[in-house]
Amino acid sequence: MPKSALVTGATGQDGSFLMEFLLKQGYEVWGLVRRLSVPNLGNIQHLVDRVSLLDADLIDQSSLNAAVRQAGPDEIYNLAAQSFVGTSFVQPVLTGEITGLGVVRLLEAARAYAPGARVYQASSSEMFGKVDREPQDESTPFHPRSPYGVAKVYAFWACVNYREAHGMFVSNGILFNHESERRGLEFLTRKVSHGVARIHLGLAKTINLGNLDAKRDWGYAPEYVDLMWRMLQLKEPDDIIGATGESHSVREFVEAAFRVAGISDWEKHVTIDEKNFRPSEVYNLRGDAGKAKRRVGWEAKTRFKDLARIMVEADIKSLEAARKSS
Ligand code: NAP
Ligand code: G4F
Repeated sequence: MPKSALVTGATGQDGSFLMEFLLKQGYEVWGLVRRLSVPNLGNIQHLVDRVSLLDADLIDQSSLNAAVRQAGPDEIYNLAAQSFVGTSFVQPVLTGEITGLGVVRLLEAARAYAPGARVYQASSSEMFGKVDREPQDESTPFHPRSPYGVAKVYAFWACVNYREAHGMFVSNGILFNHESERRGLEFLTRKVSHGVARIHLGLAKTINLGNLDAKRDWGYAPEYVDLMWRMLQLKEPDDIIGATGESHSVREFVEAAFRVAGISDWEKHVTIDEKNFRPSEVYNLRGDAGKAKRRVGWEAKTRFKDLARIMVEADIKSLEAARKSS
């Protein structure tokens, strides 16, 4: 019998890469999607004939119960979230409902209908927030700086508690930023790669940004779904960081992206607007992924400059294709 996996957040960046990965491993894959007025299957259009999609929402307990019961999965990957930090300041209650309490709803559904399933929770380096050391590892204290980070900390400890109280196999992957050509357009790297591609093709003149001094540990998303899977193959559940170990500023990413398009005077194409700044910022994230290497043999491979190149080239290609077909 092939193993089966239920992936929440199936339409998102990570959900799409993870479902591809699990199909290659021979899994029966169930993807959880929420009802929207206009379907949002862009990232998984190429997979819809090979996975089973279930309608459910992290806000709605009965839909989660039904989805878990129907799939009867060996593994559950909880990737669904209100995942944009900026929006969490504007919609803190909704973010808490989905990104925090939604995880408990899913754990309850698993406890009732698939108690033997192994659960992966998409925890985040955003939990470290205002850091007191660099690099951050699994022993670094949490000091979240956004409603999103606060919700992820709640979810992290809920997972630890279900492990300790109910003996369930629940693991937190504490992942640092990972990006790709499938990233939502509001996130910094994709906003920049898409903006640079538009400027390169003469479709725009500028990109409007915020804090250029914040630093992030940016990796390439397809590599990080391999870590998620490896974590659920361990004998015991554990909490493990995924990161590249390198940190770069937003300014460096912007420079690198413009360089891919052959534009050196990038400052002329960037405007700064107060609306893109956060009320409280996470200034510096750099992860130590030593435990991931020791425990599951995982290491990030794609380096910072290659990430910028992959993303800008992909956006140029897709904008050119759209222009030709219109
Ligand atoms: P993403 O592209 O924003 O995907 C989020 C997914 O969650 C989407 O499929 C979205 O569905 C779904 N979702 C949102 N609200 C929902 C609800 N109420 N019920 C059910 N589904 C809902 O995020 P990602 O980058 O793939 O990240 C995956 C997970 O890892 C998230 O939990 C994120 O917080 C976490 N994480 C990400 C990073 C990173 O750098 N990417 C780092 C650390 C942790 P729609 O398509 O319908 O909106
Ligand atoms: O791309 P971002 O919006 O990602 P952020 O806030 O680091 O969060 C992402 O990574 C987390 C892991 O650490 C995930 F948990 C979370 O779900 C998400 O995937 O912003 C990156 C940095 C920030 O410091 C932000 O202030 O870029 C800075 N920035 C500067 N100008 C901007 C902009 N960010 C965005 N989105 N848009 C700007 O115009």
